[in-house]
Amino acid sequence: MKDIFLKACKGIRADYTPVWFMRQAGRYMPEYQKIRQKYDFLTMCRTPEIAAEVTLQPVRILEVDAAILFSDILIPLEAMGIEIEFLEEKGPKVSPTIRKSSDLIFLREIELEKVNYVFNAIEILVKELPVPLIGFAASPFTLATYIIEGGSTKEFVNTKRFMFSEADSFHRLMSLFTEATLKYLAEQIKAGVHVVQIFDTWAGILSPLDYEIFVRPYVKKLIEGIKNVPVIYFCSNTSGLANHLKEINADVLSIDWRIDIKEAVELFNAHPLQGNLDPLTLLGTEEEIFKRANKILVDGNLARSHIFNLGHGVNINTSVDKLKKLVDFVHEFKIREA
Ligand code: 1CP
Repeated sequence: MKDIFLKACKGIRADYTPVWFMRQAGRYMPEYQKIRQKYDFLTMCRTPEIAAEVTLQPVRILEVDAAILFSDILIPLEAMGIEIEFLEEKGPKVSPTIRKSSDLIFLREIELEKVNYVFNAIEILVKELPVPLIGFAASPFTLATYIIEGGSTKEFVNTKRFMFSEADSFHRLMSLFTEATLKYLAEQIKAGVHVVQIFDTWAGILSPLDYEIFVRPYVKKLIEGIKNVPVIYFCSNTSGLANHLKEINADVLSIDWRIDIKEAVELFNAHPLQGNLDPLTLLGTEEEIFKRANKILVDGNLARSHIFNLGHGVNINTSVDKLKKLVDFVHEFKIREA
């Protein structure tokens, strides 16, 4: 197995920068669309052979240095007594919602056998993949926003109402999700994932103080409880959270494009970094894409190790051809001695 990505996760540089993309499997890819026309998204997640095939597509087509399991951050809710649906236009729908302390009774202890299909997909993949496999889960906070809001949101009104009016119960919810996620990830690791990424997509909606109170202790406990594999922590809009991110002990910090990677290298004392091209750069010309990618590669080289990625998921309007050219561009950039 090609291990350049795994080495970078451990802070070891190789002679080129490894690259993969968040949401590298998905609707921008005709090969994905072909399968997606036959099955709905949840059926794809719940069928190990399909999930494995879709995970492999970007590895074959783009020749990225890592695969990420095809699944979703909301899947473990199915094993906690919560119903999830994915509506064509509106995105995820979660029910029942948990918005006050008395709603906590809806959340059951995680029953891993209910999501055995996740671990079965991993078992298929580790036999077939030429590159390492990334397992993942949401952070307790990001997962909580979906169960509190009932789906996607822009304002997070219910989340913040719960947090600021029943803080003790909110902490209880964070604790329950931390315990469940630890079990879920331990099972993914047992099934064979080589690296784990924690998605904290929405942590950046909080003030630094509230991140410190409501998020940091649980992310820290989660990351410290993950054994035997490197952990990547992704969150966006985090410039204001830098001091807190230093303390969470992730092997790699995944940053978005709102922070200059050179500044991130300084802020995080050359800690291994992943990122951070704006995904929508890919809608522009190759010249603009490569100019920005080059700067990220040059500055990323100042960190102990750097994994090239986008600052968030691949956009549905992205051209596969441009993404492939970006992979080649990253691979051809030679890391100079620091
Ligand atoms: O209709 C379709 O084909 C489904 C679209 C889709 C896909 C391809 C969804 C619905 N999820 C996924 C896959 C997915 N989601 C992966 C697979 C691996 C890969 O990266 O290739 C991963 C890691 C996720 C994680 C995920 N799901 C996150 C965290 C990362 C991020 O993008 O911030 C979040 C927030 C979700 C929730 C989600 N899943 C899907 C939708 C439409 C949403 C809502 C996003 C929102 O609230 O804005």
